[in-house]
Amino acid sequence: MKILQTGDLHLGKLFYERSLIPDQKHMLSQIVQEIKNEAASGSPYKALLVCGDVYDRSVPPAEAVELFSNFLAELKNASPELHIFIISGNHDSANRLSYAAELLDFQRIHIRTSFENIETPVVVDGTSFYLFPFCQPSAGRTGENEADAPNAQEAFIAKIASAARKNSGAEQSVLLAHLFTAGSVTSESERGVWGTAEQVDSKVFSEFSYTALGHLHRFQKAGKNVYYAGSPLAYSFDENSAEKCLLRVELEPDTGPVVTKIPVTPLHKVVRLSGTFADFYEGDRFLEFKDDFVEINCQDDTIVENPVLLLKSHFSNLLSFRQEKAIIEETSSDMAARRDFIFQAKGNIQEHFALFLSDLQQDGADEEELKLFKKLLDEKEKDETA
Ligand SMILES: [Mn+2]
Repeated sequence: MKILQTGDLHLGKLFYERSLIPDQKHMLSQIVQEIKNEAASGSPYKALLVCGDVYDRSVPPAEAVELFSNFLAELKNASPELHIFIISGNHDSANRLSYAAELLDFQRIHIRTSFENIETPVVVDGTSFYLFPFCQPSAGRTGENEADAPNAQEAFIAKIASAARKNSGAEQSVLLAHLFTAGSVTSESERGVWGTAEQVDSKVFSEFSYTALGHLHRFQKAGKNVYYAGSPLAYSFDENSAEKCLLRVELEPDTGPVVTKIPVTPLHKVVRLSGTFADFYEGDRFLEFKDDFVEINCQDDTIVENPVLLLKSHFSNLLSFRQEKAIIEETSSDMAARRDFIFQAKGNIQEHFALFLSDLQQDGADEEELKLFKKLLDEKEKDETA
């Protein structure tokens, strides 16, 4: 049996205030295309697994809901027989995601967002699919004997595994879950990593022929026959767009699952670039990234004023500009004295303004400007006392 794994779609996410709807639409169309291609080749996918974080927020923007609704319709068009399994992640509102779930079941769209009947699988051609939505690791804890309390997630999985063991009539079993497996690699775009208490030992998955995980955004193997597909798009600058993928999983009862990465091509790459301001402003060293989502790490020793304004015409999607090197150097010298001056409330507001002007202008504060500032200040005070 052939299945396709993804998750952490984060539909409706804003990336540095930028809507990603066009990027996400482009990405979802590649999933539909993959389903379509394999159906046309005569060896169709039996199921698509979406392992949590369908949406980025519990109340997603209308465009995101529309996007997901269209996606489901397109999948059904491409392959009417396809089963679609969906669990809620920590970013989803379980209640909202479960809208019309009972009805969608009839359409082979299986949405599970609660722990009710969690041991009951959906069986497709003899293979059992167990769905475990995101569960707060602290669920079920009383606060007493914290150390003795079992990890709620591991307890749930143990329950499911025991059901799977009893259900030995099934050819194979697949578990979908949204959680953090101990020893895995995180990235900046995941939210809610609270330390080791929430981590699950990958041994708990040994009962299943295959475990499809969501929550961590990098593709990775998290144990024997346990895989994170990762998010299909890069959602932070420490992720690499080039490594984004879906997973084609061929379940082979005798030899175990065969996992193949299907690359996803982003509409915009997400890239972190390092160089001097001149490299970006004058040179053509980074020209190939001019339309990508770019973060620039400026290596100059002195602070560049209004860099984003200057570079916007060169890099249309410049989202972040950092000049830590210059800031560290400034901070170590006269910035410390300035901070001291401001934070210890030394001087009055006119002296602060004079300092601000001398920061902006090479030849220091201008007498005329200081006079004008004083005049405005007096007027404001008069207004307030009137
Ligand atoms: Mn996620």
